[in-house]
Amino acid sequence: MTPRLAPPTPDSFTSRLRSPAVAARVGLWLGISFGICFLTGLVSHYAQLPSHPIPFPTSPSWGYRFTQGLHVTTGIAAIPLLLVKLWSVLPKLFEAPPLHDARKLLLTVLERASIAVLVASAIFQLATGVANAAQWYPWSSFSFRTTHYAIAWVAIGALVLHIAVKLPIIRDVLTSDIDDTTHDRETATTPGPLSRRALVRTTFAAAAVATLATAGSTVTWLRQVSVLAVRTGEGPQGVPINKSARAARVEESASSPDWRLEVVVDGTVAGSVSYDDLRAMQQHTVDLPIACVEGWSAQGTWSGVRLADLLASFDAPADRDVSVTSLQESGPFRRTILPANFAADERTLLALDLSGEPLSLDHGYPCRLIAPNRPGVLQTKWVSRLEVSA
Ligand SMILES: Nc1nc2c(c(=O)[nH]1)N[C@H]1C(S)=C(S)[C@@H](COP(=O)(O)O)O[C@H]1N2
Ligand SMILES: [Mo]
Repeated sequence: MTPRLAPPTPDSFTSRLRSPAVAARVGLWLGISFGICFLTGLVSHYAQLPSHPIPFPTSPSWGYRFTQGLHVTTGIAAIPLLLVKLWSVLPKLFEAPPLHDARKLLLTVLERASIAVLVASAIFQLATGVANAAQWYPWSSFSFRTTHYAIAWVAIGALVLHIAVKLPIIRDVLTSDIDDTTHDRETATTPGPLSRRALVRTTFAAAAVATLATAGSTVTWLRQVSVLAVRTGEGPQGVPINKSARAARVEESASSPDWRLEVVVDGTVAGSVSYDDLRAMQQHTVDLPIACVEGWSAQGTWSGVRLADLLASFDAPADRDVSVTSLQESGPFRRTILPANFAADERTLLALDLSGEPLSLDHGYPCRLIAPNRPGVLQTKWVSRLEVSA
């Protein structure tokens, strides 16, 4: 006799751990993580838009560092939560659809479709997020930020729908004892290797470990335990380096004695300054973080020329967005737009020094932009041109 290879039915799953009581408890924290991840993601997306209908604030200077650290940390914490959540509801995948009742069938199909969208989009968000934080870009055909942003809306929409549909049972099981069996499947009676309470606690502990292991890329004193942190916080002048001068192909142009910073106002070259000219201007020192979208961040002490002072010396209007161009010849971050309120902020510098020494080539020598509350990706290095336009 050949064994029958039939798909499992919900009754094939007998562990009493796979229960709504476990699913709702883990799901609650998964929902909270996703909610925080979504909101902080919106902040990051907005901060990176080339123009802002409502100005993005320049204070607090550590704001983006905080929201983006939270974004990456809650995303990582969601991974063990999502795995256990999916495991706890797996039998549902094999429920036979109610074929004989058209209305019920339609509802079931709709509900399953929304769950499929939720699961797929959640996995997509976490997988692309982790790949991005690890600086691994296996995609070349789509832009990470726009795709991650679009799918975030899909995921959050499906999540809200899912919570709305399940609200009665969520409320019921969360207000009952975890070992209550009212909502269990009839066959879910085999005691597991651990209690429901222990499973939920272990899951939360796994999420906490994942959080600690990641948070060190933002929180200095956690660095020792942050085995998952992509950046260790080490780097020349105490700040990690994301893209090196070699990778950006600017080694030669950035170290050339002929380097000049050009200032363009309303499409006409207003003039240029040399490195020595910048050194001769009044210098200011600020403590500002580099807060990378990938989740790591580090505080630096930067000195250099106030951007507003430099622009004023060329009689450029002070209330305009400023386009900042790098020596880098290609790449998405060679040119960024600095909004008018950032350009006017007195903490915004064209930095020449980091930690009291001239910038290393990799940190953006001869000069780089450093502004408060700005995503690291927009803190342009190896600046060669500033354009103030109408
Ligand atoms: N021209 C240029 N500037 C750039 C980048 C780049 O690729 N090219 N990378 C940015 C990113 S993603 C970050 S996080 C910061 C990192 O600055 P650091 O390497 O000095 O720490 O630089 C930013 N400035
Ligand atoms: Mo970055």
